[in-house]
Amino acid sequence: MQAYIANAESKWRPIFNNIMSFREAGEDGPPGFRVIELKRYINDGLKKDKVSDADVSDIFVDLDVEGKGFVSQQVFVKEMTKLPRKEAFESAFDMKDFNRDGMLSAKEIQDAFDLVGVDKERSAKFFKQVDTNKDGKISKAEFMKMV
Ligand SMILES: [Ca+2]
Ligand SMILES: [Ca+2]
Repeated sequence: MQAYIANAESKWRPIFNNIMSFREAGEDGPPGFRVIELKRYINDGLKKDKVSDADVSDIFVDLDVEGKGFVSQQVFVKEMTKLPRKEAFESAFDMKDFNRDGMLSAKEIQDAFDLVGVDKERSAKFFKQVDTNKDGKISKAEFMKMV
């Protein structure tokens, strides 16, 4: 999972720099891209079908989680990797839920970890950490807290 995250981050960093490169040369600006740079990137950089100003604004507002009027590299990478991360965790959960009851038992975790060569001690430790309400099962909500 750590490797996956590092990989996703290294993918989005150059894209951030690419968006920043759409700032006019010599123009002063905040330490992140604004809606104007995002607009130029989408319309001129990606050369996709024209995306409307309203759509660009929507994308920007979603990214500008701190409401600063600009999106820093840190925020950008975090936001862009959040969704695939969630999906990766969801499918990891489903893969371990062998009997498909929507919960992970200690046995299911152990079996799943067994398959990838993780020893019993470590899988038991993992289980204890993730089963935050200590009911002996890992719910999807508990599992997704790790994202
Ligand atoms: Ca289950
Ligand atoms: Ca639980």
